[in-house]
Amino acid sequence: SEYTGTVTIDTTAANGGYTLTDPVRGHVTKDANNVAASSLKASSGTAITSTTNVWGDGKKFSSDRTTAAVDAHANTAWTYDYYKNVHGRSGIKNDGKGATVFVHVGTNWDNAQWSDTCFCMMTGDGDGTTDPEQVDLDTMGHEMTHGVTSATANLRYSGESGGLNESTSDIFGTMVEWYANNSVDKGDYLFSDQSTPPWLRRFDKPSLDGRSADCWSSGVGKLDVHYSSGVGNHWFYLASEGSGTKTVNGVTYTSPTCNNSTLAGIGNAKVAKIWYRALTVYMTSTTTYKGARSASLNAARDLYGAGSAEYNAVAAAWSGVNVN
Ligand code: ASN
Ligand code: ZN
Repeated sequence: SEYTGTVTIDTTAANGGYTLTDPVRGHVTKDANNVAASSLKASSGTAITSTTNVWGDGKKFSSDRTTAAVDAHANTAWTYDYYKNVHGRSGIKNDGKGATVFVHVGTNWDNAQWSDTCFCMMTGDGDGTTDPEQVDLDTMGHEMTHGVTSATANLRYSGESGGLNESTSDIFGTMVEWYANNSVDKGDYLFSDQSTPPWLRRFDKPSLDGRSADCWSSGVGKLDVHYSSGVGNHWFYLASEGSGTKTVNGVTYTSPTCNNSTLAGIGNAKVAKIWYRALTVYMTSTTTYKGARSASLNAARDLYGAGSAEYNAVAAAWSGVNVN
């Protein structure tokens, strides 16, 4: 792979060789042959095959077109397994069906996206110079989470609900990275740190990207959804790790609160459990940050009890980002 060292992937024997159909989870990884995202259908592209069942050369910007496919295939499997084993969710729609995953979409397309229409994930090759293929773990987890959100709360992709939609993808994208526990692409609170170095967004102080919001304010819903997400991402960090300076897996984070409080975290596994229940049980298409506070407190009460340490940490972290 490009981003996770040597990995084992699940393939299928076909036509005397092998193809990237995952027989366990049902995902199919295909080459889009540089067709643009706007033109792709589930039936587009071509199967990726090997006669040896050994795939890829481990290089970024590889001339071997199967290399990005190794990452895409492995990371889609990790995403599926995270939802299945941690949240009991069987596939994006919870119907056990796998998705189609395209690599080599467009020309120098420095992005990736999920489409409900084709029930597919599309990944580009990066910008051709500094950003390589957009198939790293948190990116794949982020995009597939857009499918999970559509199938559950269906948070409308504008205003505060749009920021919550994006934040949900950043949160679970990052949790897929923690779940994979890979020694090369370690769990962190950075987003798209492998395919858009040094990172595209971060959770401890989202405004370090120059655009994201750290704190809720009445105008936050007017920001692009990839920046209004900062409030949710910052809440997730504070609830998980607490405020102040901390080094986790070799990365140092400094997270200030918006109300000068000092917070202790409860760990990201619990916060993610709470967020998943909030998303799938309590949030709706028009949930705002205030509504997300209530939804996550309801979820924390269900899982850990009203007045539990977890419940109180969730409340304090929302207050820490000015959502009261
Ligand atoms: N990669 C982007 C995202 O998932 C694509 C988009 O803007 N929807 O947020
Ligand atoms: Zn997104």
